[in-house]
Formats: sequence, C-alpha cells, structure tokens
Amino acid sequence: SAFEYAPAPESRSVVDIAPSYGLFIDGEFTEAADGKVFKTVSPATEEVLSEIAQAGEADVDRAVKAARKAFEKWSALPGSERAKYLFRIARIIQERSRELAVLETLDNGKPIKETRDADLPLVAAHFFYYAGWADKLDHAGFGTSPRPLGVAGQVIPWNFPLLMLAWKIAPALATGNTVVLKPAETTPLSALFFADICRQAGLPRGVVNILPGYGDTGAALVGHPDVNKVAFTGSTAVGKEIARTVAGSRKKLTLELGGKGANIVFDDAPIDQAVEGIVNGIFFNQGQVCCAGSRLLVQESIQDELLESLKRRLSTLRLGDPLDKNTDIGAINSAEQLSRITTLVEAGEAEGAERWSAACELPSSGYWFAPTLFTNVTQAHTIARDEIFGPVLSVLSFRTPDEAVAKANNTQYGLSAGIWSEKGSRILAVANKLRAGVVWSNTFNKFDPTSPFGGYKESGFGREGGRHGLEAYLDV
Ligand code: TXE
Repeated sequence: SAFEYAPAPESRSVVDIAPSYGLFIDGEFTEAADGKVFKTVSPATEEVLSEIAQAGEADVDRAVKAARKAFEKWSALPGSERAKYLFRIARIIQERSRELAVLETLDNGKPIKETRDADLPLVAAHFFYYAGWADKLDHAGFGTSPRPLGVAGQVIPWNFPLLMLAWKIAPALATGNTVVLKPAETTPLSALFFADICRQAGLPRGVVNILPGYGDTGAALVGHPDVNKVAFTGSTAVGKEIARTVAGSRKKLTLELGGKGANIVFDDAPIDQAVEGIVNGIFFNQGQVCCAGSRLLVQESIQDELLESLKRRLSTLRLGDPLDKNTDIGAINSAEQLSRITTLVEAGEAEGAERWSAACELPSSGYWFAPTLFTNVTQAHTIARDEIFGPVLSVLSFRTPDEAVAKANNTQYGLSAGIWSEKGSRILAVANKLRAGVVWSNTFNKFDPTSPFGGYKESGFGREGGRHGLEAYLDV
C-alpha cells in the first residue's frame, strides 16, 4: 500500500526551538570557551533543528567548579527543602509535557504516542518519587545521616534522552549531590529544555549543569579529578573505557550498558497477549532499548502458530511521521545507528538465518528500518549474540524449561528477560534461574520509579530507581 509521508505542522508548533542553544553552567546559558558548535537534526527528516554549543575541557572544568561550589549549600539544605525543588520540577514537567513530548519526538525520532504516554509520565514520576525520599534518607535503611558524595558526572545516551536524565538527576539531587550532565550528541534538546525548567523552578545556580558534546566531552567529565561520582548509560565498550578511567580514583561508579534480553514464550501462554508483548518488547522505540526483548525463545510446539500471528501483527504496524499520533514505528535515531543495524542484519543473512521484514514503504529522507524478524537462528549467530539496538527480532526455539533457561542465559549480557505462561509456579521457577536484572512475566518493558533497574554481567553494575537508586549517590 502506498505510504504517504505528511508531517503534521500543527504538532510541530507546540514547541519553540531556538536556532541556537548554549551550555548551561552555573544557572546561565553560555557559549563554549572555544566557540565550538554542532548541529542536531531531526532523524525523521534530516532537517537541522538547532545549533548547539559543544563543551570542551575548559567548560567541563568550569561546570564542575560551579557544581562544587553549589554542593556546599545544596547538601546542607534540609531534605524537606530539597524536596520542594524536586516537587516543583516534577510539576513543571507535567505542565510542559506536551512541549517536551514534541521536542523529544523531533530530536529522537520516536513516535509521539510513546513520548506522550511513556517517556513524559515516567520522567515526572521519577522526580515525584525521589522528591518523596529527600527528607527520609535517615529512614532508608542506610544508617543514620548517610552523606551525599559531592559532584556527580553523568553521561547519558540518546534512546530515552529525558528519561535517562530523570533517572540520573532526580536521585542525585534528592540525596544532596550536585550534577554535571552530558546528554548524547544526537539528542541534546530536551536536556537543555530541562535546564530552563531548573531555572523556572528557582533551583539554586550550579546545582544542575548541562554540557552537550560528543564522547570527548564525556571523557573529560568522567576523568575530571573533582568529580566524586560517575553514572553512565551507553554502550558496553564505552562503559569499559570509563571503568578504566575511573579505576584507581575514589569515584563511585555505576554503569548501565547493553543487553540481549530473552522473551520466553511457553506453550500455555495466551498467544494474542504474548504477540503484543513480543511487539512491545522489540519494536517499542524501534528496538533502541537496552532491555529490549531482542531474542524470542518460543516453545517448539507453538512456534508456527505464534510466528504466523506475529507476522500478521507486524504487517499492521504503521511506520512513518513520528509526530502522527497513529504512528507505531518512528525513525532510527541517527545515520550511524541505522548503519550499525544494517550491518548486523546483513551478518544475519550472510550467516544463513532467514529474514522476514514487514512490507512498508520507507520515507525518502530520514533514517528508517522496517520491522524485521529472523528465523532459523542458532545461538552461534551474530544476531543471537550482539546487541542490534534496532527493530530486529531473532527467533530461537526450545523444548523444555531447562533448555529455555540455558538459552536465555547464554549471553554476555544480563539486563532483562520475559516469561509468558499461565502457570505461576513455572514463572517463578524459571525467573529464579535467569541471570538478568529484571524479569517480566506476561508483560514486557514495564517501568516504574519504585523498582531498581540494572544489569548482571556485561550489562553493567549498580542499580538505578527505587530505594537502591539512592545508594549509588550516598556514602552509607
Ligand atoms: O553509544 P555510546 P552509541 C549500545 C547500542 C548501540 C551502541 C552504540 O548497542 O548500538 O551502544 O551506541 C558518550 N567517554 N547502546 O555509539 O558511544 C556519548 O557521547 C565518556 C546501549 O550511541 O556509548 C553518549 O553521550 N562518554 C545503550 C553516550 O556516551 C562517552 C544506550 C552513549 O554513547 C565516550 C546507547 C567516552 N569515551 C547505546 N564515548 C543503553 N545501555 O541503553 C561516547 N560517550
């Protein structure tokens, strides 16, 4: 069927994007010391959205100094006072969530349905949740008067720009730390918008600093001697590099890295519900999700029936303009990410797996990839081992629960898994054997600020979210 790409200007106009943005240091927007800038583009159209100041080493140093100075007063405030700022930020996020949702969709390429119904409500929920902890730290089970660490250097990726910011900034501020955060180079806009929200909330200068830039900016930040805590979400390769940088210093470190989650479907699972869960597991955010259910493990006896329903369902997904409220599959975040996905899909074909892609016409500009699944996949295949971080599902089968567990655990990663079955006893037995930080049952990609999130093995260490998320920012 013909696919028409028609942008929806009425949604675009919800938010004002300035032609250029500065770094946010010590409560002010400012140019980079060396005057460098870079452009951020809409992945759906390749239109330049804005020109962004690019932080260098001198700017990192200035921001860390501002955060250090602010730390003295911020950490001395009673928790109840810090909570007021966090509640205020949470409320402003709610009030401005339409603007933020459109902005995030423009800069990231994900469907507005997702930013509106998932990203933004979760972002506000994280600030509300950690605001609630700020005056209760003495009662959090960490001993009397746990102390904040100091300046937190935080580096985040582009797949959930604002949500990753919330995961990092809300617990840091609640516990009395101050922050220098580097957003990803392809998605700086919502973090800069958040800087404006900090000003609107009257947050004291220097408590939050935002430094857009590339990997070298991130490296300068995590290597800065006056940073006390490093929090990183991104690729396993960069996570390892950061661990080496931080080794030998007294910095506390948490890493949230890649994944290769198994979604295990037993023969007693309600098929229609499982199909929806599989789709949500790997096509939510175009599969650019660290905890995506990128490996489907299906019990052999229902494999044919399940795959048939799954393909039927995938053929109904609407790919296109991310600002269209009916869009299910948006754009891939960048040309680089699209090329990584394409390379891995080619490896899948070359190694003999069988490819099936939903028939949909791709828009002529922007970065797109049709929902795709592979059958005839073995555990040795690259597409069964490497994180693809795109809308690509690798299907494997199993006969017994033990085989399912062995296959699910046969990965360098350990972030997420899903189990589909009507039998509670089976779900518990299997869940207890899975080496993954989160196991969902009869659902997938469900998030909540009260639940700690994080990985086993090469998916990283430390937990974000919940009470455990506080611990990463405290000397207990
Ligand atoms: O990640 P990078 P990329 C995985 C996913 C994806 C792959 C590559 O498989 O295909 O990583 O994505 C900053 N010191 N994930 O290249 O490079 C960078 O500027 C300090 C999984 O985008 O790790 C950005 O802000 N910082 C993942 C952030 O690190 C550095 C999310 C992430 O970029 C740096 C993203 C350095 N040396 C990708 N180099 C997840 N866990 O959710 C880069 N950065």
